[in-house]
Amino acid sequence: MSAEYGADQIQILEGLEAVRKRPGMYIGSTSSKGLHHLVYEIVDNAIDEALAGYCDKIDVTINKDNSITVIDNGRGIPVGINQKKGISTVEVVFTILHAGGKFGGGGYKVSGGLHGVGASVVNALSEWLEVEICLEGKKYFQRYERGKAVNQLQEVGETTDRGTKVTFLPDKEIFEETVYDYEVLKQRLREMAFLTKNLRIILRDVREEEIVEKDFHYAGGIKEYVEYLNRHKDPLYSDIIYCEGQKDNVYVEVALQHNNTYTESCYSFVNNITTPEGGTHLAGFKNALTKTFNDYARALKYLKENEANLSGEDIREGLTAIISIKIPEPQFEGQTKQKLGNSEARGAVDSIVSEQLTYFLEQNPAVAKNICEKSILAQRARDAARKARDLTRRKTALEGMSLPGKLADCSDKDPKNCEIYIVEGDSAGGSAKTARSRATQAILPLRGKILNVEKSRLDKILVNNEIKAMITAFGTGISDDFDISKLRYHKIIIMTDADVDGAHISTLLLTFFYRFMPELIKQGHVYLAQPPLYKVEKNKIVKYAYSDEELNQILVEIGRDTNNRIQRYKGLGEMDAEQLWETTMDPERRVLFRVTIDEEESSAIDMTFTTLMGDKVEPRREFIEANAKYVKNLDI
Ligand code: 1YM
Repeated sequence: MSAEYGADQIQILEGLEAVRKRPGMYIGSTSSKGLHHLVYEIVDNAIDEALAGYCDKIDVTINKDNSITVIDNGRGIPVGINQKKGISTVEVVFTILHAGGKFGGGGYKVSGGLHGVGASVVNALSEWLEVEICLEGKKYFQRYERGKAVNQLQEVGETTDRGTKVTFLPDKEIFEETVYDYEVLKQRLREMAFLTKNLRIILRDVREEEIVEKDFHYAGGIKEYVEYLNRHKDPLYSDIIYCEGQKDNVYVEVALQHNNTYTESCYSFVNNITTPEGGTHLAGFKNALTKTFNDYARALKYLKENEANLSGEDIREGLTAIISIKIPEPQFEGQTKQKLGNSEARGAVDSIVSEQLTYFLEQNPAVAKNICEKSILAQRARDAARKARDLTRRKTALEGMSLPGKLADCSDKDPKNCEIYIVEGDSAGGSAKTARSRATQAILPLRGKILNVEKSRLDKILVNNEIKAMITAFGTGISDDFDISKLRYHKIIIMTDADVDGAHISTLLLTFFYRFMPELIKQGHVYLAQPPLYKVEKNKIVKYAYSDEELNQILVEIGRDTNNRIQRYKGLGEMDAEQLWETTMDPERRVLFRVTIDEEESSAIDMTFTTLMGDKVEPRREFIEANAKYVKNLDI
């Protein structure tokens, strides 16, 4: 360390060195997720400025070299010398760890991000970072390389603009992945725009010849978010119910609207950060909703005296809601630190929603009646479903494990060793039964298409034979009864034809798992088998190709000549048992895709299932066209 460094500078360098040594501690990971996180950290500072009321526009650009530029029209980071540190405040913000949040106090510490660590972490993890500030008629500039300032903050010209511009290039020494995904940024920036009323966020991708640009601006904030989430569904009423208020230093905003589906889509946020595991704010909301509707339904005699209260689930059937709160010192709990713990949030949300929702119901009796009627239908369906479930439970108790007749079970009883293949069609099911390794592989053939659970209520779903067979075979139960410790197979493998119908069946199955047994997917038990598309035979040597590219590769390898026999498989049924084993079932040779869910993306996943499985044809066609490149192989 050279002598010209003062004690403060040494501390600074050590701080940023710690970030470079253990980046995961500060941004979660150095995968693509961490890479995108850098953008959110910088954008969060601009959003804070918007929430403070000084900025209404943020520009984000993905540059040709995969560097990112973020520009806001706020006050500009202060440029004066920080007395304690002897450097400009700008430099403090970009070089001192934990200075990303607010110093000086006042207002909400809304800085989002995984740990709210801010600009200095982004700087430490960037090959270079440049900041330009426009403030009081002057333009200032400073550049850093791997966290170190290469010059002092300097005045570089005059301007009539105002604001902060930051450009950074993520360090290739740190990140495994350095290419930005436009779609990922688009999703998150859209969410940020919804959560911040009246803020305009522009995302631009200039990497290709054709520049892509998206402009997000929602005057209605989370009301528009709910409208957007319901856009492919049929709302039960046209109003979006909206509550807003502040109590005990907690600022609360809630927007909600029911649609005619049977699933609940409630998303909660704290200081603009998603809380997939909920917490006190969500609990306060649910409590207020249940209590208010029950009181109302009783008062108007929609619920008779001898009838049971509506359950929270009954009222939330088909509900889309956004719960967004701002709180000065959020406490996050739980394993992933995604669950809000502050007790004052529960009370604040509960009392604001109770009061304003009661008022809304009194003012809008037609809407109120509509929701009550839907909830009462849900209650009856749930009763019927419970009776059906009790019946199956009793049956299981009396007859022991009555596994479905079509199931060819495996002999090993340790779930860790066991897999179950869910196979489309009886003929493929037959081949799979012959081919399988009996000790560890179970086969459950499904007849035709399974019920679309997006379009049915629980009581219908529970009497569907294909679904019943899966539930009994897995052993876990569903929804509230779900118990992962009872899972009988640690791998659930969906095996369908490599065509459009096969893809449809896979999606129906995944929808069912996602809605009723999400833990199966979250804990990584669900897989998609990948049958080959072609068989290539030359002089008794057989090879299989799983894609067109692979077919070409094989043909190059073995030489293209007339002795080659290429067979294109149209379905699993065309393969004999041996071929099916070799290509798709042999653990040594097969290719399996594990199905995963990113919790932070749950609103997008929900939308995908609604789009693919819901009532409306037009959005489905648009989705399939937009994603056609991904399903090319499937569509022979
Ligand atoms: C493209 C990124 O960082 N904008 C930004 C940051 C700050 C301010 C304005 C700001 C904040 C305050 C006063 C205050 C920050 N300032 C600081 C600190 N955009 C971006 N825009 N004046 C300006 O919070 O009091 C940290 S961030 F600490 F220096 F005030």
